[in-house]
Amino acid sequence: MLTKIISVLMIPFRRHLLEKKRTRCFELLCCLCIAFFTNRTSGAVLMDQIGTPVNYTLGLGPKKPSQISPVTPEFFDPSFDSTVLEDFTANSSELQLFHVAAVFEAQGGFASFAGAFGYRVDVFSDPSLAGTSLVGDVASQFIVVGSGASVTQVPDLSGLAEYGLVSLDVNINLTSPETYWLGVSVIAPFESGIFFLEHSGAATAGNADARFANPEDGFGLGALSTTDLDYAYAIEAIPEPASALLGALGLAMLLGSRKRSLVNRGVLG
Ligand SMILES: [Ca+2]
Repeated sequence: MLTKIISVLMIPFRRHLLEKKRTRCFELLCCLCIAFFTNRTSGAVLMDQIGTPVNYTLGLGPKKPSQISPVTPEFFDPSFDSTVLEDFTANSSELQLFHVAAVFEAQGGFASFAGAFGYRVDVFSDPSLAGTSLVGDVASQFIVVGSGASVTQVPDLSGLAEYGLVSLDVNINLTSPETYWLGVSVIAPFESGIFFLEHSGAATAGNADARFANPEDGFGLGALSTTDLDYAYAIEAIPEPASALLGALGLAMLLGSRKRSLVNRGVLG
C-alpha cells in the first residue's frame, strides 16, 4: 500500500524529469542541426588556384593534358589516360571535402562539355601511386553531370570559346590531417574531343610542383613527371562528421551548463 502511495506521489516528479529530458533532447537536436548546417555552408578553402573571378592562363610551355578517357577502350586509346595531380594539406578540422572545382579547356569547343558523362575526382596519399593507377587510393568519386556536376563558361583567352569552370559536389572523407594529392578528370566520349586542365593564373597559386600522371605513357613524358606549374584547381572542406558531431555535443553541453547556471542564479525559472 505504502509503495503504491509513494508511486502515485512520484508521478508529478517523474513527469517533471521526463519534461526536462525532452527539453534537453530538443536543445541537443537544435545544436546538432545548427552545427551541421553552419558547417555545410561555411567550409574552409583548402586550396584555391582558380581565384575570384576565375583566373587561368593558357600556359606558354607545352600543355600537360589531363584527358582521362572513359574506362572502355572503344572511346579512346587508354595509353593516353592521364591526370594532373596537385598537393593540398588538410588539418584536423578540414577532413571532409565537399566541393572541388577545375578549369578545363574542351578542344571541341564549350559545347563539348555537354557531351561529358561526368567527372572523376581522385585523391592519392602519394603521387607516385598515380604512375601505376589513376584510381585514387584515398578516394575516387565519379560525379554525374546534372547530379552534383555543373559547368560554367569562363572568359575566353584564346577566342576559341573552349573554356569551362567545372564545379563538383563531392563527399570525400580523409582519415587524418596530412598532405594529399588531387586529380580531376573529364569522362567523355571520344566524339567530344580532348579536355585539358588549364594552368593557374590566381595570385594565391601554390608551390608549382604539380605531377602529370600517364601510366601507359601515351604522351611520351613518362608514367609520372613533375611539372613546374600550378594548375587551376580549388578545394573546399568541412570537418568530417565525427568531428562535427563532437563539436556539436560540446556546444550542447556548453549551452546546457549555461542554462543550469542561469537557473541556479534565479535568472531562469
Ligand atoms: Ca602544388
